[in-house]
Amino acid sequence: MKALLLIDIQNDFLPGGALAVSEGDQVVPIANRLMELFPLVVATQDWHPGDHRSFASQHDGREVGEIIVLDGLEQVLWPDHCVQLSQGANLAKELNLNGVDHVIQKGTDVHIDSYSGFFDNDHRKSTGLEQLLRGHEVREVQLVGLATDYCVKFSALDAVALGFKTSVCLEGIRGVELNAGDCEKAIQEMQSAGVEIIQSELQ
Ligand code: VGL
Ligand code: ZN
Repeated sequence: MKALLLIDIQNDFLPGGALAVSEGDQVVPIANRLMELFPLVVATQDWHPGDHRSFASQHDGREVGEIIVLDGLEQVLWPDHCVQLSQGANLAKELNLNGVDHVIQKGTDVHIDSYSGFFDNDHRKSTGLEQLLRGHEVREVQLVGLATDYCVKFSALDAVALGFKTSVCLEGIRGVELNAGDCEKAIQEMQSAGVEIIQSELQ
């Protein structure tokens, strides 16, 4: 069985959102079209408590984009985003929610970030996504969503490491690009790890 993973297609990552990804809205129609081709569709949702330690606002004198060490792990400091129950945390309203079978929330632990849809950044705890996929006998996953250089990348790397045949649809992803070249680098990294980068199955 094949599953489509919709990574963090949430208001805060769309233009106008708290952590807006350039052209982030353009992944929505791609996601909506791809959904029809997969028997199982799982959306991940970044779902932070209001005082999440990845927020620059929680560190005196620190600014968005700075990197700190948090519990021994490098952590980029982000603007407050995807706060639980906020409008910004909702899945994009243009996303066809009827086509989404399951939503997996992540980043809920105040102390640690979770870029991947599978595990927190230290691989301490599972989100339940792997178990969900295995329960449906999924062997293959395709990813689209946001952001190429963070949550899409780490989700795809975990998927391939867990043994899923993994592809990422290039038209269906956009990145933060904190530094120029980050998205290109992320794509190379995914490819080197065995993730198939595909143009699209839509044509
Ligand atoms: C993301 C930064 C912080 C993402 C989530 O969805 O790529 N990036 N939280
Ligand atoms: Zn986040």
